[in-house]
Amino acid sequence: MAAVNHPITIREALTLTSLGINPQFFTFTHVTMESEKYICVRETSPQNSIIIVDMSMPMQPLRRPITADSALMNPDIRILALKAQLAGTTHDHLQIFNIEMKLKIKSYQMPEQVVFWKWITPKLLGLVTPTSVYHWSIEGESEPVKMFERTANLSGNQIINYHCDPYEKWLVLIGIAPGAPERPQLVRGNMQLFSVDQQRSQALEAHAAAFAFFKVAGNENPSSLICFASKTMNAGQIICKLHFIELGAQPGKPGFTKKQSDLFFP
Ligand code: HRS
Repeated sequence: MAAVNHPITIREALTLTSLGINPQFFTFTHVTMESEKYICVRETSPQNSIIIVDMSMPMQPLRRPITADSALMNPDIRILALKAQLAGTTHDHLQIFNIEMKLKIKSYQMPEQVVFWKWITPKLLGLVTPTSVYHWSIEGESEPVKMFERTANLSGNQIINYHCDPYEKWLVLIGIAPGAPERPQLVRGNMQLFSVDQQRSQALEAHAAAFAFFKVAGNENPSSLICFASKTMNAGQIICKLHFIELGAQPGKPGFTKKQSDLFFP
């Protein structure tokens, strides 16, 4: 049955247990999926190992011994990023490997702990520390470059996501924090939007965000938009909304009129 009216269709792509992976490791700290291409599972017993599933040949998983506490397959190519805490310190050791040749491509010792990381493009890792956000290119000899400092609304938050727009001009960090004492079940979502050109941050309340382009009538250049989902309290009521706002309007060109719509969480 074609689900033509459904925005999302779900199908089972693979059963990880059929590859002999213990379901006790089907958790956020043990499984990473940076793209549709690879699934990475880190087992920590009976011994530390990593299983890399190439979804174009899911029945030939690659299994390797590992000491890292986090592993991220590159979204496109057979390159693996590994993170391990340096013994007796709060510093993180980051290494990027070519898994085919077992070749170390790059290595860096972060002076701080990396609390969240993600491939933000096929060539760029986003690294989030308790205070700052860095970008680390897999090309050349470069070290991670500090992009911005985290705003106060995200201090002490658990970072759950980080994105950049396709031009790497707009960056967005998402964190969650415990609900207010009077409403502990409503997890707070906090967002930091950063403009690379303006070197300026904006703090907003949101649980999820995405960048998009949109063609506005009468403007040949696509408008750059941020879309974010918010779930907030107002006069004792839970309000859920999806917002669309243009980033950096184009002078002399018709702009995108900001929009919002209600979100229904059953
Ligand atoms: C490790 C070394 C540095 C950090 C390891 C290296 C490469 C692969 C798997 C494991 N060794 N690999 O001790 O885990 O699949 O390319 S973690 S490791 Br950071």
